[in-house]
Amino acid sequence: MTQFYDFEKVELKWQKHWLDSKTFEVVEDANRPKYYCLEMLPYPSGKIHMGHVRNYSIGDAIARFKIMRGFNVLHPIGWDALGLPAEKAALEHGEHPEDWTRSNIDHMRIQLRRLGFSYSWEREFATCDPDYYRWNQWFFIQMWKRGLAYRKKSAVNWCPVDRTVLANEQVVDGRCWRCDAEVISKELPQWFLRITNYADELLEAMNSLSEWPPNVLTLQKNWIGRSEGAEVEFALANRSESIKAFTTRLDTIYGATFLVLAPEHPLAGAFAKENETLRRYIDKANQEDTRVKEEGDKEKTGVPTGHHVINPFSKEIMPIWVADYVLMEYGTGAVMAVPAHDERDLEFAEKYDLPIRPVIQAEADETSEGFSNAALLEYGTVINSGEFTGLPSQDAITKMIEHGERKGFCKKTTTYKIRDWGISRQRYWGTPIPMVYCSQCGVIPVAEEELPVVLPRDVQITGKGESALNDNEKFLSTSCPQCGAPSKRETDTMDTFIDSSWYFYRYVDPTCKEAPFRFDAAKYWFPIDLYIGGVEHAILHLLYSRFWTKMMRDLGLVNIDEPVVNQLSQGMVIKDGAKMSKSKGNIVDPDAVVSKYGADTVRLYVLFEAPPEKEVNWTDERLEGPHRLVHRIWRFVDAQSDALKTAEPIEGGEDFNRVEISLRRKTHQTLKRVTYDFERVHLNTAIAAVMELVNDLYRLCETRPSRAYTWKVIREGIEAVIILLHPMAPHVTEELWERIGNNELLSETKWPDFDDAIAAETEITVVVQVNGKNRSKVLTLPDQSDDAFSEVALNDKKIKSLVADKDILRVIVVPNRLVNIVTGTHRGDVK
Ligand code: ANZ
Ligand code: ZN
Repeated sequence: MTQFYDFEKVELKWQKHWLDSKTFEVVEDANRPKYYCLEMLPYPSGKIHMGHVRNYSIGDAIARFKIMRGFNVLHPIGWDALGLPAEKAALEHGEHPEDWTRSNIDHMRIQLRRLGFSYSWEREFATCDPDYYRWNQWFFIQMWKRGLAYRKKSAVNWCPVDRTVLANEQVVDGRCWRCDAEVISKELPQWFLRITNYADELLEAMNSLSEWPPNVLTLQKNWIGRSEGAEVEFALANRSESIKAFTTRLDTIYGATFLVLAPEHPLAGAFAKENETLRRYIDKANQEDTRVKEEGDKEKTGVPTGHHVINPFSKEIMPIWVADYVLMEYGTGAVMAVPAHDERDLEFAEKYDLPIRPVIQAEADETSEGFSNAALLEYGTVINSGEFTGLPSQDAITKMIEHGERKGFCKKTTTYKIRDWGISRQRYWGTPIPMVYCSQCGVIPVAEEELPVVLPRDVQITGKGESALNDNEKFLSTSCPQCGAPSKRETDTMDTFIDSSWYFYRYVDPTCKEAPFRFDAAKYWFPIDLYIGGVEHAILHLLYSRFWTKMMRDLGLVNIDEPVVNQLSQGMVIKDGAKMSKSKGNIVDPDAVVSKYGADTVRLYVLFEAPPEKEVNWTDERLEGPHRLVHRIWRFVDAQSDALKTAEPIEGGEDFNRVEISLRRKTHQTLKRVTYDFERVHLNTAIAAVMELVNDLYRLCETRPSRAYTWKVIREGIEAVIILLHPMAPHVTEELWERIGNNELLSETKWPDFDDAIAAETEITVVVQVNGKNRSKVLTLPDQSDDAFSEVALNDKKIKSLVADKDILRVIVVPNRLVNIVTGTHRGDVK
């Protein structure tokens, strides 16, 4: 009688066992190779979603695989527990942000445990633990001491609904990423981290990130946006000032026909004092947020200032305009406009009827002189450009810079798109910025022994535009760390991207009291060997993490330059072609599928459905495949358990027959393929390979084998199935491993080596004839006995049916080539 597979009982049994026996707790061990497998930590929103299940199933498969491969594997988890949603929830349900967060964590921890992930739970922490965020504060002070943290007044993206400052990347198409409200611009004093100091290194070090996805690197590269060019100084006609403009195309300067200032440019403001139209234009432009302008798809507008500059190369007089397609934050906030060779300038020139003058001729095309309705953007040969005429663009740029530098109106420069990291948030539920404002001493950091500056519980969350800390007098008033005078604390809190920039270092030493972590612990575990998470974090989280590592290196806290060797951006789990979301009503609740199918099936499903980088389109019916696989291997072992238990291990020297050899070949081929697939994180094809081996095992057992040798190879085969599936479906395999008589925990069992010789595809094709006519071909091993060859031929399906009612008179064998079956008269019915 086969026994029904009670997945719930088995899964809970092993989850408890792994936890109780601390199977996945690790210590540094210099004698073993380490492997740091990390998945992005979840935000404790309340429930895990399918994206988490997928992310963590991939990570878990790799972590367990590496353990079985003999690595000392660090596989931790924690909670990204600070941030705005907790305050929103507090407003909606009247629950304290901390209580809301902690109870969400408790619930989600249960959910993660129910999936059987191999986490080192002893290292778990939440970023809202004062023991953690005190180090955010400590880092901040170290950076402040070194001039890497500074305060300045600056325009911020402001969401009028959430009443908070938004980072640029939290503004999507001019709207708040969270609530979709239109974002406006506002001036506030803000704290910044000088990530721009590291711009060049962040860019150059990408050459060493050979195992990162190219698209992630490209996104970061564009975000840093390094441009080499020149700064040209244009003197004003009839006034004493001058304007500097940054250009990457100095070779086009003879084609410049006007100059454009950003609305925020100081000189634009000065001109506006005597120009009403200009003033109104600037006021309106200042209300829009910075990102909208950069999107570039909206129609360009601008106004002339009535003032002029002199082109230092051609000595031509050209008008100055103010237009919002020029950004104050980039370059110098001023552009020399060359409509013949720049699309934005062309659009603007056509709209306002400004001159268009080509000064570049396309390399290959002699006829392209004169202007033909599109800007020629490429390098070419410089024309109509005085002494520089005839030079190729690149040479012209070099020569022009030399010339301009000699004359003192030009200098070679490099510009970056990346800005310093604005980290001030006017919010309660974040790390308090550890600074004090003293009327005597100014801005002073909290003494390091006083850290952490703990978030007080006693606050009223109102949702108004400033941190709720402003209303807590006890928090607010303090004494100056320097002179002792009564002072006020900073009430802004830190961007939560700070928490996630270094949490993975804390895992190596989560209870460290003297430092963020022990140097030696980081030295042992770092860099992270594999870091898995959603591609939405390709730019900021990963870039900030890289910056943080370099900053820590410069503080002497780590000895590496980059935190992550191999980054994997996993695809989304979608349903009905759309991202799962409450509003679309297409969310699949992990709890529901786990209780219906079990954790193993759900894990196999998300791994089998697509390669890790691709989307998974959730389809309920397709859970049946992995579900069947789990039950098939269960039934197989259950039905054959006696024979399997008594089967001896293979020792070598056995005289296996053809069928046995062929199963062994399949087993070793599968071991080889799946090992290779795991190394490349191609888990879907790994599962497919195991499924084939399971089919072969079933087929062989249908013949009711009686040879002891056959059972040896069946045992080898099913053990391979169990082991190979273990990283992906750990529960059922751990149970079956025990049932076939192993005492050792499968999670701690060594991954088997494959034997290349056994796996080698050595079969040959033998032609089968009936009465001299070619009728079929069979695959078999070379160099067998004549009897073995005829047996293979006669067992071929086609041949069987052809000779079914014939007498076989003779079988002629030409070894390794041909079998000819000679048939005779009709076989009589003999009773
Ligand atoms: C003249 C010119 C001629 C330009 C030409 C381009 C092509 P990247 O490569 O992205 O760095 N620019 C400079 N500062 C700007 C600002 N604050 N806002 C908007 N645009 C600005 O772009 C550099 C080019 O962008 C610069 O080179 C400048 O236009 C423009 F045929 O100068 B160019
Ligand atoms: Zn003071």
